Formats: sequence, structure tokens, C-alpha cells
Amino acid sequence: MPPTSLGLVPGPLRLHLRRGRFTFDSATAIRATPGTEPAALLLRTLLAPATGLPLPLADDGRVVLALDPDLTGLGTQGYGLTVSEDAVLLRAARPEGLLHGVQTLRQLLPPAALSAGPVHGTPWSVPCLETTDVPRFAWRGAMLDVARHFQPVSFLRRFTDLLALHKLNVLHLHLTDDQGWRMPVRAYPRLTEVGGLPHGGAYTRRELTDLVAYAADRGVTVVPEIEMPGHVRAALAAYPHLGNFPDRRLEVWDRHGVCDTVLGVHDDALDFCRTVLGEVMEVFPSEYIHVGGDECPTDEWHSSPTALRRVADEGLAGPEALRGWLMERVGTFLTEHGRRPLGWTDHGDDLPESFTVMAWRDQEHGLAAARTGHPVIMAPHRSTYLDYPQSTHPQEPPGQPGFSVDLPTVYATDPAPAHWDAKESAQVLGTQAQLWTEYVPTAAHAEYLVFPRLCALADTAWSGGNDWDGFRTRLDHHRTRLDTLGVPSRPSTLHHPERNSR
Ligand code: TNX
Repeated sequence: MPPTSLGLVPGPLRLHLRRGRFTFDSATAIRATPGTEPAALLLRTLLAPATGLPLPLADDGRVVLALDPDLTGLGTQGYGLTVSEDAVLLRAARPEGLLHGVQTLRQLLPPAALSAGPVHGTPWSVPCLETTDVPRFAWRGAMLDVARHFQPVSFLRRFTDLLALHKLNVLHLHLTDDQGWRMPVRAYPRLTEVGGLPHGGAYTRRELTDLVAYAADRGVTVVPEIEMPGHVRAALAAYPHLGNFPDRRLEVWDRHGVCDTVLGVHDDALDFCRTVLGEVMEVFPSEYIHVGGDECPTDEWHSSPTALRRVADEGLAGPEALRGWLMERVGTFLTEHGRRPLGWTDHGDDLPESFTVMAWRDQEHGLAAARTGHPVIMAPHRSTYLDYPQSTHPQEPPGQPGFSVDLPTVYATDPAPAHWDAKESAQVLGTQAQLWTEYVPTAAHAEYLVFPRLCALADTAWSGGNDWDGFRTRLDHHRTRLDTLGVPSRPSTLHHPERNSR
């Protein structure tokens, strides 16, 4: 077991402590060998505010960053770090690995290194050690719902920093829903004019493009989600003709739950999906594009003559098949543009073959999808929905009602449970936390709900989730880092983990 005394979160795969320390001082320079410049700049960017160290790039620098594609044992995201008294060597097969290694170096420094402003009198040293660190899962993410309650892009950047600190590499942005539409679309300006009004606002294209670059510099991919064919009430309020009853006027929804107004299945609606996704692909270079797909009531399609005509023309079994029909077309459109379609699965068997699926209800739905060959991202609500309160304690700050998710539960939920067979487990890309925001109006409340549960998810996704005692010890140390960053922490009276309320 790697030592817990360093408080690394997530814990490293293998780590051996040695005697002595390496000190970063005003003479320390970084030797960035070809291809490693982004990691060198990140190291400097992260350390400069607190340490004030110049950390210039120089050929004789003693902090050496190196890329070596032959280090295949490190995979695409792993890294090796060797610290001795007179040098630091950070190596990886790919640039992403170096970025994760930079976060380890940052955590090895005193917690004050994470301060926003200059800290004087602290020796900036790290212990001598040797580590080889490779994540268990490739997809380690967090979904943030900016549709229900908008958050400014400054918060998205801070959130991205917090993900990167925990070696999480996906920020899934839930940009549209019944209650709001937050991404501007040139061909449909009313989406944000109308759908951006309640609960906040909307991003500019420039803000999103800049966020993508900011996240990439930190090893985080921003995966956009545009919901369809359900959860589109904000879009229908802006453009009623996209729905099933074009003469009907709707408001952006001000309630929560599953809304029965859904997208039409006529050509205008299909054009809309493709045009919007075309613009989404211009802004977001990510391989995966999320197109929602969850909770789509079919009542409207049962009573819309246009939808019924579509059922007949396409020879479908009934209006229920229209969701799959639409997702199939949207998925093909994305595939033709070199992207991978991603969707929520309600039951494990309800998305077209080309889809990577997010299993949000039960683990068993993830298993069902894995069995039919879908790549799966595990997002089971009982352990990854961080909008649920952290305990049943009467003083617990509230979240989504109806359930609670405590820290041990998040930690113990294996994305590929032991009883799955090897072939099924191999379909699991990873896992992510969800922060739905119906009940989360402020950034402070969002951070309160996310931490420390996100630390547990990150630890499990990176290093396996079978070291609860070690994790608790490491987390105690790690809290000093979160405190330094100003992340609100749970009141100590609530610290005793409790079991779920049901
Ligand atoms: C279900 S999970 C939803 C969201 C809600 C969440 C919490 C999923 C794919 N859909 O629209 O915000 O439950 O109530």
C-alpha cells in the first residue's frame, strides 16, 4: 500500500518514499523537453501565485519533464515521478499523463502552495520518492447542470481547477433543459434570448471556447450535452414550431420533474437537432457529444398527427419507437462528423448501437448495456448524484429531496463491480459525479454538496476504491488543501458518516 502520510488524493498506484527532500527556490528552473511545454507552463501557473517563484524554462533546469511514447506501461494518462534531493523527473507516454503528474507535485508541496496569494516563510520542498501512477479508469468526470441554475464561467473555471486537482479529466456540461438553454446558437438566437432568461443567463460562444482551452491546459475535456427529445421545454418556448403542436405557446418551465412536452419528429425538428449539434461541434472539440435521451414521455407523439404519420412512414412499431428513431439519426449525424454519440440510458437497452451510454438509474442498467456491447459510463444515482444531501442529519444542508448519499457510499461504489465478468467490466470507460441543480442556486452551495464526496469518487475512479481507512487518513490531510482553496467544508457536527435514508 502506498503511504497515506502524504495525503495524496487520489491515492497513487505505487509510491515509495525515500530519505531527503527537494526544494523549489528562486534558482529552480524547469527543463521542458520537446512536447512537455504545456505541462511546464501548468506547473508554473499553479505554483506562481503562492510561491512567487519564477520557475523559468532552461536547458539545465533540475525539474525535468519528459515524454517517452515507449513508456507504454503508463498508458495514455499515467506518469512516473522520481524526486531526489537534487532533481525531479516527471515522465509520461502522453501529455495528459504529465498534467496529472503536475497535480501530484503540487499536492506534495505544503498545502499553502495552493493559496491564491503570496505566502512567505514556507520552504517549498517535496519529499524524495519514486512513484508510478496509472488510473484504473479512463473516464473520470463530473457533470454540472448549468441549465436549472446558471453559473458564470468564472465558476466553471474554478470547478475545472478543482476537477484537475483530483485528476478528474471530464467536465460534462448539461447546457440545456426544460428550465433553461445556456449555449448560444447562431441559427436559433431565441434559444438563449428566451431560454437564457430564467435562473441566470447564457454563455457567449467566446466564453465557452475559452473554457474548452482552459480545461484542456489542465487535462480536462469539456463534454457538452444538448438534451433531446425530452427536457426541451426551454427550446420549445423559444421556437414553438419545433414541438408537436406548433400553435401552442409555452413558457420556459418553472417547475421540476419530468415535463411531458417533447420535441416533434418532423423535418424541422431534425434540422434543428443537426444545426444545433453542428454549432456545438464548432465550439467543443471533444470526441464525445452528449445528446441526452433521458425521461422522454411519448404522450404527445400518441396524439400528434405528424408524429403518427412518421410512425407509419418509417414502419415503426408505435410512437414509443420514435425516441430511438430520432436518437439513431442524431447519432449517425455525429458519427459522420467524426464524433461519438453519448446518451443517458433509462433502462440499459434504449439507445442505438452506436451510442456510449451513461447509466444513471441502477447499476444493473449499466450491466445490461455492457452485455449488449455498449461502452458504459457509470453514473448510478444512489452513489454519484451529489445533489442529494450528504446525510440524513436534521442540520444537513439540503439538496435534492428523497434520498441521501454519504461519503462511504460514494467511495465504495465500484464502477465495474467485482461480480461482473471480465468482458462486461471491459466495457466500462469509467464513472462520473452528477450535480443537478434544481435545488442548488449558488456556487457556494454547489461546492458544499460536491465536497468531499467528489474526492471519494476521484479516489475510486483513479486507484480502485478498496482502501477506505487509508482514504480517510489521506482525506484529513487533503482537507487542508481544500480549505486553502476556500472550498466550504462540512460542519464538524455532521462529519460522522451515516447510512442512506432508504
Ligand atoms: C433525473 S438523471 C434527471 C434529471 C434530474 C435528476 C434529479 C437524468 C438523466 N435526468 O433531469 O435533474 O433526475 O432529479
